[in-house]
Amino acid sequence: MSFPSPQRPTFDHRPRGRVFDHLEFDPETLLAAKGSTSVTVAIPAKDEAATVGPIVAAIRDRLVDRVPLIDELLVMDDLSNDATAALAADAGAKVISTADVLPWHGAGGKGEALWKSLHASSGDVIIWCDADIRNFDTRFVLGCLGPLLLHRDIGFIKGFYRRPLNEDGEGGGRVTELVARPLIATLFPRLDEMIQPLSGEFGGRRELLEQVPFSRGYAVDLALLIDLSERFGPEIIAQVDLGSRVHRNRPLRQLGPQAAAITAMALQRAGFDQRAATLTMKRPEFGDATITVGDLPPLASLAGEGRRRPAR
Ligand SMILES: Nc1nc2c(ncn2[C@@H]2O[C@H](COP(=O)(O)OP(=O)(O)O)[C@@H](O)[C@H]2O)c(=O)[nH]1
Ligand SMILES: [Mg+2]
Repeated sequence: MSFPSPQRPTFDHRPRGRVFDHLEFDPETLLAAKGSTSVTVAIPAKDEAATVGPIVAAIRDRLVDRVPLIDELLVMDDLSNDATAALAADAGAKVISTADVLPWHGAGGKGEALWKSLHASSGDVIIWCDADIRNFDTRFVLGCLGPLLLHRDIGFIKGFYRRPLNEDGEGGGRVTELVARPLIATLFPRLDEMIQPLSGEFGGRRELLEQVPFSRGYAVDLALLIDLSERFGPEIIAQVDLGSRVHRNRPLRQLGPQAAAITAMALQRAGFDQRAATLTMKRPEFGDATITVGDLPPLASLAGEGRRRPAR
């Protein structure tokens, strides 16, 4: 299968705020700018045997072996039922199982994987990248890393991209268009210039990230934008154009639970009294879905617990 070339998307709209392009950054320039700043790349992965190997191998080859830009390359595996862990390790990642990191805070879920990867890593700067990207190229990492290494006042960088049309003529991004953007417009207009508020390619400074909670499950991406902008001001968030991105497209029945997690988080952040740890959506067609909601505490608040590795 061939994918469109990774050239810059054609957006008529130039958003407010600081916007970069991955084409501005190359490994050598970033290495020169890096100084003593250490960098972690963390990849959350659950059953991603089809794509995780080439993603890790590309980062390892181009950004660790050829140019020593990335100090730590982690895959946060969640008891995958396929060969994700072995393939990631073979390709050169340090593979950590979520079951081995702060297990008393629960296992499973994207938010949990990101939070645990922050805890289990040491970089001053951490870049996250999804493991299901089918047209992966190291621009996804370089684009997020560049602004953080070159601009001290940027605390968090969010990737955006164009989604090529699929066979149905749809560009994907159903949860973004039908849930995230409407919630942002109604409840968090300060984020209304975010081009891809749910993108999985983003990064930030540990000193900030350890001070905010991480929402469980699929609400984590939008929750970080809401919480970091609230706590440190929207101006610490920049965006970077990563070209085009192709990932696994999930069927509608799997998107409902994602949408529910995001809705519950957004309403809770907006003041709705949402205390239940789970919510169940009745679904006559697809089967009922129970979604775990709520937050993991800021890592900085864990004190002693935060630094202790769980007993094996
Ligand atoms: N470790 C771990 N990773 C997860 C979990 N859920 C999702 N991910 C990873 O998070 C990334 C984004 O998930 P995906 O399902 O593609 O989300 P979408 O792109 O928003 O539909 C992928 O790399 C997944 O493998 C989980 O429960 N545990
Ligand atoms: Mg995906």
